[in-house]
Amino acid sequence: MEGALTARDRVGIQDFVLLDTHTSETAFLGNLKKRFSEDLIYTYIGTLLVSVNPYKELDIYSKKQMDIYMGVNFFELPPHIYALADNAYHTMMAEANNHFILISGESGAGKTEASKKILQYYAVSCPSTTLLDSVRDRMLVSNPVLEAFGNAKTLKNDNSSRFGKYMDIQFDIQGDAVGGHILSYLLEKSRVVHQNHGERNFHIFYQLVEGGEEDLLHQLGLESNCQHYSYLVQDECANVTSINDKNDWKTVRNALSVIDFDESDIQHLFGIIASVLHLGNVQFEADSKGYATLNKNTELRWVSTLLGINVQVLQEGLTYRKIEAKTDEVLSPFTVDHAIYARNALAKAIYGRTFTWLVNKINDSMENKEPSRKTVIGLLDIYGFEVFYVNSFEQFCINYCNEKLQQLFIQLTLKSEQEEYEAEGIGWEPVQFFNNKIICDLVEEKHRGIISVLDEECLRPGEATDFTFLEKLEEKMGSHPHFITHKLSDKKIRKTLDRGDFRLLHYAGEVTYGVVGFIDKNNDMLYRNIKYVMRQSKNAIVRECFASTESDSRRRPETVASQFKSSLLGLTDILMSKEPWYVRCLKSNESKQPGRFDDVLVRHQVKYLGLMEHLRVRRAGFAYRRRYELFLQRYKPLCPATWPHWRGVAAEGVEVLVQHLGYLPDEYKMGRTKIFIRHPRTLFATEDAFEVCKHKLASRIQAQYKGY
Ligand code: AOV
Ligand code: MG
Repeated sequence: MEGALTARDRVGIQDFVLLDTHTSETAFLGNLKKRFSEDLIYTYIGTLLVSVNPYKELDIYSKKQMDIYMGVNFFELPPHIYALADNAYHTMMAEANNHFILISGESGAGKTEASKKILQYYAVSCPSTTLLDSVRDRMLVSNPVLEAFGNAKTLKNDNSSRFGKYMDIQFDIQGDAVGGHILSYLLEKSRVVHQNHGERNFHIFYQLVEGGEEDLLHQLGLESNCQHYSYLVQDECANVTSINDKNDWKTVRNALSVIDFDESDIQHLFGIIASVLHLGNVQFEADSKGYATLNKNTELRWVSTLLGINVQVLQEGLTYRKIEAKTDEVLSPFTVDHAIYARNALAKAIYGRTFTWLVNKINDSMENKEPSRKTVIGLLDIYGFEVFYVNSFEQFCINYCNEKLQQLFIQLTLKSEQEEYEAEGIGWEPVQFFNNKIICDLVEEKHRGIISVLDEECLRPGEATDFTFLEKLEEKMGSHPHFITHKLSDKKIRKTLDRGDFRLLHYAGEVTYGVVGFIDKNNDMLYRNIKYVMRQSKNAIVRECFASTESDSRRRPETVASQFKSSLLGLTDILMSKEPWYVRCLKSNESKQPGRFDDVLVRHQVKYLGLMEHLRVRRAGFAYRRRYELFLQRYKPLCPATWPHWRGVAAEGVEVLVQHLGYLPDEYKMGRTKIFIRHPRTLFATEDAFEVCKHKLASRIQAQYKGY
């Protein structure tokens, strides 16, 4: 058969669970490295897929490859992301339940690429009708659009996801992919107005400026030169060899017409991108009293034209704040610094809200309107753990999110797995592991965690500063083993910390956060009068984005960190209600070099991702378990003693059944309520026998009916 194992495919061990003698970390790494040197980037730990980023195109993602993996038992072919996708799909179909694929790993490890490969697999391989083709096309092209608006070059990754993405792919009862729905998480909006050295703004800005047609740029008042825009040149790295903005522009432009965007949507959308660029170039000067004025306002005129807002009104919104006294409104003028702050806040708000609008629009276009029963496979691709030289509020949120996902992984695999063996009375030698719950609590605990302390400080405008926040943290977290600051540390460590830093010992390593900007970013304030100004916009998207009743509300909006915390809790609930599959992505080297395997870097990731512990649990444990009643119900036709009915206790029926099937004593264990099966291959053999039996039964039943 095409796709059968070749000698090269057999390099090393394909499934770590089968590593018979060497189970040390060194043997584990040796195996990964050996396979990596042959471009075999995938290896299993049971049904968990480990993927090592090759940083080069491999010829393993063709349609031919997809066909090879379609409907084939997991362990019969070399490990592949398609095998995992296929297995999740077939299990979903057989069991009629919901699944999710958790893709994790640090920044640049290959999560987004993996999630795209899985989506492509479903879009190309699942059964199809012409009617549904358009939904699939939309699902596929939603990727380049969201990446254009939500990804950017960072020091870690030239295409780094700056938002979290959870996508449900919906399948109908026949297994057709019939719809999709995306939930997005906290976009790193601050990037719109500021990028660190060596990084870029979101791709879409460069795509439009570099790739936009002459007419379009003319209409938008844009120069076809990134250097002209202060929001794009702070880091002097507009051009990156791995990125082709001109080509990407064409892809995005085409994609927008595939997803139901009409011409006016598209015009409005580009109008917004351009207006953000113009806003960035708006300069203020101080008048004789030191207040902000605009002398040359060509750029502001462009903003006014593109957003359809009167230029005077816009100017007033950017240079004054309206304070509502008892009966009156008072205009309070801004200083230059304050005006720049207000301008940047507006640019971030416009961009952030447009991104949310875009996700909603894509969701509308992928929505399946048939009320039929559906099951889903959820794909989670979120920003990976990251440590830069300078880390701020954004890294704090991103790394907290990664702690939560690690916690979920621990709960679902290491913890609940071992607890289940205990509860079911299966003899078990506990495997020790580091539980990062202590760090999650440090960040999120009610009234005591870092987020609560930050929120409290945000409630004291005028009094609180980033530094009083740090002092409060020191008071409350002082003795916590995962928290240190300059003041709290000993002489040796103190040298590595500034006075305005706090350091968290995350599951994946130490990160030092500078507190400057925490309060501001957590508040994410936009003055009420500028919101009113935006509501007058003739640009339909802007009007929609600012139309919510929130602009009228006098209640204090939830802070950014609190909102993020609640959305992650919501995400955990969504995931906990589904059957998990895992892809653990490893970064092969820091310099993005093809084929280079940095032992120290990979070893570190293997450690903190808990892969060795996972392997130990898997090796000693059982890949498959099912309640006696369900197991018997499915497989009872395979044994004369249980077919058509077993009248006794289900557990005894299962025992009779597996004896009949020839299960060896070491291959399974009988728990209190469930049967546990050690290797998937045992179950696959039973499944194969069941398939054959089902066909025989079906033809026998048909034959019986033929005489009537
Ligand atoms: P990430 O999603 O995990 O980082 P990506 O999926 O964007 O990382 O991968 C980073 C880069 O590595 C890609 O742009 C490719 O150049 C390369 N790469 C990854 N996987 C593969 C693969 N299977 N084959 C070939 N090249 C690959 V982040 O979004 O920054 O957390 O936040
Ligand atoms: Mg990514």
